[in-house]
Amino acid sequence: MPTADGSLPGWRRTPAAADRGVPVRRVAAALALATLIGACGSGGPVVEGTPTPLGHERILGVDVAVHGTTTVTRRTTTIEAMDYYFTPTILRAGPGAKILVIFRNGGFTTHNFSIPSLGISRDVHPGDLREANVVFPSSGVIAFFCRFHRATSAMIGAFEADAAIPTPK
Ligand SMILES: [Cu+2]
Repeated sequence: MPTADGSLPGWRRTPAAADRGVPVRRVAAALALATLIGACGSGGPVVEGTPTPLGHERILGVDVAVHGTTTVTRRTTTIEAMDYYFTPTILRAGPGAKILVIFRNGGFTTHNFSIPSLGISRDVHPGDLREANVVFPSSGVIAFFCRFHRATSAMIGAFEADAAIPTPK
């Protein structure tokens, strides 16, 4: 289904690098580092003070591994569902920003994007995408989650209002 301005991004053609390039790279580097450290593991702390590969955030009362944080300054942004997390996990935008969110499923199982307070629940099959109009809160946070994997995998993310970010016109 085309978007309002007819600019539906291709699923595999458009990686939306501007949105997720940095966090994904950071995660990949962190994972590579973790693998490296694990490879030479001979018991005990190998590297003192090594940062946690992934940040954690408490959302909906649950400890959620953060796979990327994005500042949204355009009217359209993309969230990808993986097995079993969202990337980016945290999206920040100006208070009340109206953003068209493209939900893509890059995993191998069906995922879902639910934001009950906005009446949104979209099941998305692997390789598929769906969209939803999200209104950021005037302050604080609105959570989103996968209804299939919220309880089992803490598959949860959040939209966070940040007055320092200009609202897209
Ligand atoms: Cu899921």
